Amino acid sequence: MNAPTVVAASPTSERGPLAGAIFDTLVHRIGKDEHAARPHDWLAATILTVRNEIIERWMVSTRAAHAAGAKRVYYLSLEFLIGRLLRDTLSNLLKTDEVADALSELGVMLAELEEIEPDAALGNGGLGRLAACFMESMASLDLPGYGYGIRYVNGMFRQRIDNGWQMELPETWLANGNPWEFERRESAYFIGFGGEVTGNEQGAVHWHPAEAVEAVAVDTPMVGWRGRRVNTLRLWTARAFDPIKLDAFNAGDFQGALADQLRAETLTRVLYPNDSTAAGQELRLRQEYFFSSASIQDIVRRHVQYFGDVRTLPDKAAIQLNDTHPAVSVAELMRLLIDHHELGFDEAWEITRATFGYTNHTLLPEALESWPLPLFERMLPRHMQLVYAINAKLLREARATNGIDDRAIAAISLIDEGGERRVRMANLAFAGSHSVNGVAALHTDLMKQTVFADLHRLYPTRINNKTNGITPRRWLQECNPALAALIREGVGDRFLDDATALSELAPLADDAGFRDRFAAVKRSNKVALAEHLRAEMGLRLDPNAIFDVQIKRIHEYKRQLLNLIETVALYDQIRSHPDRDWTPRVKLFAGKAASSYYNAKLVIKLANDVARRINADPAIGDLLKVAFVPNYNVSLAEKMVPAADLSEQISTAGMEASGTGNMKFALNGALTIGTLDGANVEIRDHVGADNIVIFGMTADEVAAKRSGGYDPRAVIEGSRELSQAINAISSGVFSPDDPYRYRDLMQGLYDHDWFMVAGDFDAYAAAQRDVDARWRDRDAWGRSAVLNVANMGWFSSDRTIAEYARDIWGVM
Ligand code: 26W
Repeated sequence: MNAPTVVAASPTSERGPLAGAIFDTLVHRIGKDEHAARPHDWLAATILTVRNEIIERWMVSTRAAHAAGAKRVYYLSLEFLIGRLLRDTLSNLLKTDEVADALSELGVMLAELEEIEPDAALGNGGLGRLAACFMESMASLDLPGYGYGIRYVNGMFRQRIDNGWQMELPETWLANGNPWEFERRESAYFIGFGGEVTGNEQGAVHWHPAEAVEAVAVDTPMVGWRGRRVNTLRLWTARAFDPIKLDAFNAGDFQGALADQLRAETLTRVLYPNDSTAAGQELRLRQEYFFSSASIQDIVRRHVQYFGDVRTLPDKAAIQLNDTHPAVSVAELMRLLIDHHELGFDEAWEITRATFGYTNHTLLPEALESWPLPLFERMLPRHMQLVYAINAKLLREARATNGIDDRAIAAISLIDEGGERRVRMANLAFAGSHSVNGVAALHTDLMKQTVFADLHRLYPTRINNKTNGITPRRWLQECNPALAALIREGVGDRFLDDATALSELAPLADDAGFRDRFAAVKRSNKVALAEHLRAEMGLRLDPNAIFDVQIKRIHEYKRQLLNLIETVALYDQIRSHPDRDWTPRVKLFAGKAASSYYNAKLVIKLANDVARRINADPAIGDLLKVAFVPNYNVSLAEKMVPAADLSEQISTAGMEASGTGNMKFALNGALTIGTLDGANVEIRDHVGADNIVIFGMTADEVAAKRSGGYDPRAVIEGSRELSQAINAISSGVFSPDDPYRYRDLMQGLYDHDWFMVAGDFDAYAAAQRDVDARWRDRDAWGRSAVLNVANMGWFSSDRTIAEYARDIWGVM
C-alpha cells in the first residue's frame, strides 16, 4: 500500500478554515505535528473533523424524533458489514471536494487516506452487507432507525493464499483506534447468565443469574444521503463489573485476578466466521443473548423514559430480527414485560408479537439455528420457562385449527423432539413476530412450501416478501464515479434520491455516442482493476477481454465449481481448436470459505491450480486468464464490481435466498449469467429477458429431480465436454504435485452431485458460448449493458426499506 507522502504543511496564513480545523485536530487531538504525523494520524484527524460536522445533525435527528414522538425502528443484527466509512460519509454529506481541497492545502491526498481506512468487516456476507445498506437507506429516507449489534474486536478473518490454499489470519480493524465511534459508558446494562429461578407465593418469578457481565454501548453515526439524517449504529462491548479481583491479585494470583475480565471480553472478541453452518458453540449463544438482552433493555428503557407506559411499546417501536441470530430477544422482551413490568403473560405476548418482525435469509437446513435444550436451560433458565409457556400457547392454538395433525404439531413446536431435544430459533422468531418475511419472491414462496409450511398454515397472513436491495450511493456513485458522472450528464442526479429515475437512461441505449462513452467508462474501470491486480498480485490482464467475475462466499450451492469445470472445458476446447475465433476472457474469482468447510477450501485450491496451469500455457496466450483474488471484502468488491462485464450468479435454483451481488453488478452495467434463483428472477423481469443470460434447471425442476431419478453418472457420461473436464481434474492434470487431490471432489459429482453441477453443465456451457456471441456484437452488448443500469433502480435498498416501513413497521 502506498503511504501518503506528506509534504510540509502550508503556513497557517494560507489555510482555509477546514484545513485549519483538520490541522488543529491533528495537533490537539492526535498530538502530532505535520512532521511527526503518519498517514493514519492524518486519517484520524480528518475523520474527527468530519465527525464534528456530523454531531450537530445527529443531535437534530435525535431531537426531532423525540419531539415528534415518532415511532422508531430497531434493526437487530449480529452482523453489520459496513466496509469503509470515510468516502461514504463525505459523499453523503456532499463534502468530498471540500475535504479533498482542504487536505491538499495540507499536502495530503484524500484518495490515499481513503485507501488506508480499514474495513469494518463485522459480517460474513450478504446478510451483514444488507444490514449496512439498510442503515444507509433508513437515514437517507429520514427514518428514525437504530442498528444494534456487537462490536467485535476481530471481524471477518483476513484471507491469505499460501500455495493456493486459504489461510485465515486475524483481522484487526481497531489496531489504529476507531475515530468514528463514541463509547457511551453511561449506557451500560447488566446481562446475566445461568443460575436459578425462584418464585414466591404471589406468583412473582425471580431469576438469580450465577454470572453477569456489563454491556457497554459504542455508537457510530450513520449518515444518510445529502446528510438528511444521521442515525445511530449501537454496538455492544462486554466488560466485567469488577475490572480486577484485588484479593486474588494481592495473594499473587494474577491470572485469577483478571479471569472475569478476560471471560467477559471474550464474549465480544470475535465474529463467528461461518455463514452456512449454525455454530453450535456455547459462546455463540452467549453472544446472541448478550446483544439481544442489551438491545431490548435499551429499547424498553428509552420507550419508558419517553412515553411512560411500556404497554404502548408496539406503537412506538418496531424491532426487526435479522435472521434468527437475535431470536432470543422474543423471550427477553417477555421476561422484561412479565418479571420487571409485571404484565400478565397474555398481554406481554400481544405486545411482543406486535413489536417484532423476523426476516429469514436462508432455507439451508444446516444454517437453521437450534440449541440443545440442556445448554439453553443451563445458560438461560428463566427464558427456558418462557419458551415452554409460549410453546404451550402456540400448540394450543395449533390444535384448535382445522387440518393441523400430529405431524404438523411436531413441526410447529418450538422444541424439536426428534433425537436430542433442541430449541428451534426459527419457530420462536416466527411465533413471536407479526410479520415474517423472505428476501426475494421465489425465496418467500419456498418458505411457504418448505421450512415454514405448517406455521404458514397456522398463520396464513404472516409471511410476506421484501425483495432485497442495495444502496445506489455506495454501489454506484462512490464505487463507480465515472459511470455516475456519465449518468448525471444524461439524466441529472435525481437517481441518487430516487433510483427508479435511472429508467430515463433507457432511450440512450439506442444512442451510439452514449454507448461509446458508456463503454469507455467500463474500459477505464477495467484498466484500473487490472492495474490494481498487477500491483497486488503480479497479474497481467488484457482489458479488451471479457471480465467474467464470480465474487461471493465460497459455498457448494453457489457453484464456483461449475464455473471452474466450465473453465477447464473451455481451456480444453481452445487448445484443441486454436484456429477458432475465440473470445478472450478473464475469469476472476474471490471469496472466503468457512475455515471448517473442507470442500469450499478445496475449491479455492482448485481455482488457484487451474489458474496457474492455464495462465502459464503459451498455447492459450491472452485468450483465457484465470485468477483467484485474495481477501475478498467490501473494499475489493467496490473495485471489482465496476470493472465486470459478466456477473456469475449460478447457484442451484432454490438455494440462494436472494443474492445482492447480482444487483451490484447489473447496476454497474454488467450482464448476468445466472439461474432462475433468488432475486435473479426479478432482475430478469426488470432488465428484460433479452438483456440477461438465463440457463439451467428451475427450482421446481431441481426439487423434482432430487426427489426421484437424478442420475448424475448418466448425465456426466452423456456429455463429452463435461466428462473430459472432470477426468482432467480428477486425474491430476491441474495438480501434478498431488494427482489425487481432487479425486473425491470429482467422485462426489458421480455419486450424488447434490448441487446439480452436472445437471446444469451443458446448459451453462451453451450459455457461455451465447455470451461470447453477444460480446462480438459490440452494439448489442452495449445496448444490453445500458438497459441493465436503466432498469435496476427498483433494486435500491430505499425501495426495500420503504416497503418494510409501510408493511411491517408501520412508519411512513
Ligand atoms: C448461524 C450461522 C449462519 C450465519 C449467517 C447461518 C446463516 C447465515 C446467513 C443466513 C447467511 C447469509 O448471509 N445469507 C444471505 O443473506 C442475503 C441477504 O438477504 C441473501 O441475499 C443471500 O442470498 C443469503 O445467502
